[in-house]
Amino acid sequence: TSTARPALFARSFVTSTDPALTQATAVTSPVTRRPDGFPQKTTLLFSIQDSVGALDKVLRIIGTDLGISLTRIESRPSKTKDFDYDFFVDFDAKSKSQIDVVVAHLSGSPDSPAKRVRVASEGELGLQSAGGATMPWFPRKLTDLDSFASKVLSYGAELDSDHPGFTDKAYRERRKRITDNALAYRTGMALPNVDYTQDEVKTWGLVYNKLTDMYKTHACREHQYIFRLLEANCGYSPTNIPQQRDISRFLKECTGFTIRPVMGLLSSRDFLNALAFRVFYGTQYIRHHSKPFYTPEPDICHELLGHVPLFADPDFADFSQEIGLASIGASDEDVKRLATCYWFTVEFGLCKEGDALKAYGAGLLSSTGELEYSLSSKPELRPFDPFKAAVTEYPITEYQPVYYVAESFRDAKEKMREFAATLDRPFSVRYNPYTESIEVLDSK
Ligand code: HBI
Ligand code: NLE
Ligand code: FE
Repeated sequence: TSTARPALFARSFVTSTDPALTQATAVTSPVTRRPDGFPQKTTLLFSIQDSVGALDKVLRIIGTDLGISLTRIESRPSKTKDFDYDFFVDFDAKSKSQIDVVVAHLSGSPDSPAKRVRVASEGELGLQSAGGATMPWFPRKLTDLDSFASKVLSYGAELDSDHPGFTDKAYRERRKRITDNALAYRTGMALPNVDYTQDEVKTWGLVYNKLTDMYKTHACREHQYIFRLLEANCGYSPTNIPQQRDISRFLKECTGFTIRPVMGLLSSRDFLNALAFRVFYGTQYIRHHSKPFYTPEPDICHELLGHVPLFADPDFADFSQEIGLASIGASDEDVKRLATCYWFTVEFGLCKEGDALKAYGAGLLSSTGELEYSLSSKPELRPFDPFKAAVTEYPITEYQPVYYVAESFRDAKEKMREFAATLDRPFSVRYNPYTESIEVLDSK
């Protein structure tokens, strides 16, 4: 859909026209939507008192009586005292009135055992329905993230014409081979290793040496500390590009974060939703050798040198998940606000360290050019306040004119939590690490 694509990336990244990739996209979005947003992927939530044939009755109403074909059904023991089961069922709703009819049949008819019928839809408008408030679709368990694999806004293999690698055929083919791994990856599989070429390692080494020199004076304490652990445990060195498999294992032990491969940029909603699961999507290709010190896109230098060290820090991991949880089922406007907060913190944040200023944003810690500039007297600095940061405009293909300065990760987390509490969402969510799933709690 057009609204799922954040305007911030519209200028510099294009959607693929490669038929193989377009076909892959069709797997997750087989329907053409009308301007009113329908057909619309819709999730119904209801509870059933456990008894023989109860679910059968509900499914008969949906299938036989109303002729609706379900695309998913999932059950979970309910939190109520009377041993109910909660059910989640998905279908492609043809119209808002069709949703209303289903809800009315399930909650209103005498032979329906369904209780507490509610609606969640992947709607753009946050439609109200007879059963109560609706919410945008969101992943409920780890494997739901698999549906993002082909939903990238820009493909690693398809480069925009102003990208330095645009005219480099070998570079494009190489990226295509690497991103094919990401397209095929599913939860539970071994993370794909990439056999990097000598030239790729050379670019990496160039960036690595220059950055690690600067970290001593420019990077925050937490980044410097963990960087040494990565050198000791995950093969970080100027002559070796570390593999996601080793990094993910390390992060899991530190904070429960894991990394998984991605073809390119995801929508803000999908990318942030994954953070709620402590999952980080990382690209595996490297920037073009002609521009090693600044690129607007994420690449292996950005993910591994910029992001990974901080995801191993407990406070920072909490902070990131906080943004992720706030994005679950949030309105498009709120997702945009959260993505902007993410931009000014996780990507381009500065923080205080005594009297000194240091960088903790991954976009700074992966670009020698911008790292130098961000701590010079040129940019404007403002104290981090999510209410203000959330509505600040920013460029995406050049150095930032404004940076926000956090007191500490912990302080930033508290502020983010206060901000998230003001967002308009008729329910709250919690991540259950045992089941690796999102639990929806009652209306606030
Ligand atoms: N997708 N793969 C990927 N990596 C990112 O860092 C990323 C993204 N999509 C959106 C995004 N970052 C942010 O700029 C925010 O919109 C969340
Ligand atoms: N500008 C960063 C770099 O050159 O490493 C990448 C930023 C990705 C959001
Ligand atoms: Fe990033």
